[in-house]
Amino acid sequence: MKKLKKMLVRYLEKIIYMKNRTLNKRQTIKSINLKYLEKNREVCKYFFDTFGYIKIENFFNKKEMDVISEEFNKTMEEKYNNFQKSEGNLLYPQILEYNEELTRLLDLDKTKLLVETLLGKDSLYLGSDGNCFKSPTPWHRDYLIKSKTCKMLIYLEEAAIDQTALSVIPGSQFTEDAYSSFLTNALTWPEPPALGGFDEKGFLGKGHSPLNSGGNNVIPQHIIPTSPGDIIVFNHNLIHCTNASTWNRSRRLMGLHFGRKDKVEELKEISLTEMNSFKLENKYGPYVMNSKSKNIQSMIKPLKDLKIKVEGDFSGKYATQSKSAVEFSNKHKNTIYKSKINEN
Ligand SMILES: O=C(O)CCC(=O)C(=O)O
Repeated sequence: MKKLKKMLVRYLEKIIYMKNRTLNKRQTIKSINLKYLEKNREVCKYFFDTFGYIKIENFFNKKEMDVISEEFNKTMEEKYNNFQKSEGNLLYPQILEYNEELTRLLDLDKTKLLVETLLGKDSLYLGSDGNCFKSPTPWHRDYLIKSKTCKMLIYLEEAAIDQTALSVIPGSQFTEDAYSSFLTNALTWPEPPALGGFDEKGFLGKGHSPLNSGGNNVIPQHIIPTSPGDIIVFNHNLIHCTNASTWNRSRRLMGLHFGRKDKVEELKEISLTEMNSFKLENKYGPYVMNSKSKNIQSMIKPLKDLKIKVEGDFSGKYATQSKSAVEFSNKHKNTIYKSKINEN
């Protein structure tokens, strides 16, 4: 009897040990690629929900990246002559929607799987932008909103840890808690990006702007290096930047934005704000608007008819926020922004 009891205890100990081993394995995710996403959707969702971002390695293969890079260059070039040599940063709102090949990215099964995993079944496409950046980017959030949205960020060049890699502050996407509010007070957004980062209002000490070489070193941050093909998907509320080692080296990147259909009222509001800032008459560009794909049409339906009247063209330089963007963010911000703004 004693022997049997001992055997039973040993058996139970073994089961507990095996169970813990599986748990430990799960807790130390080293890298996530498409296969991992397909098999572990729940883990990926909770990773994104907890930290506010997720990096998927090799999401696009080499062939796909070659097409993306070529089409990106072609479309950018049509708008901004010699864009890689131009001074300063350039932004092309709706870039994907002005290119037939790039528009196909929205229709890939893996894009659908990813967005559904992170945001749920009824997702909404919010538009895109193409960028050629020369400077580092100060600490900011892309949006400051209540509903859950995400941006798929595709870097077209290598973004090494000590060069152009994106830095994030994990967990800062929960904009209404004390931690995130504290960080919000230290940001420049929605002020002109040129003003810098954490030094502006003296939180976390002065002089720690990502725009100054070495100036951002003491700020706690998680740096996410990427190679072409990798993507970073982050919650628009997440605080992020890139550091000063990047001055004058051009880096091309594209952002695809998604939200949830059941939050369309808030998304309508931020869409109008952006359309106003970028002087866009329609929410989407032609290839997306006229797409024959049922999936794409379903993803744009709630915002497809959004229209505004605009005067003039967007220059591609994004230095100041429009009045409506500032008003929108002030509605959500604890510290009201009062300094000089663009009257557009
Ligand atoms: O400067 C970068 O590479 C990061 C760009 C960025 O802040 C963004 O995509 O929101």
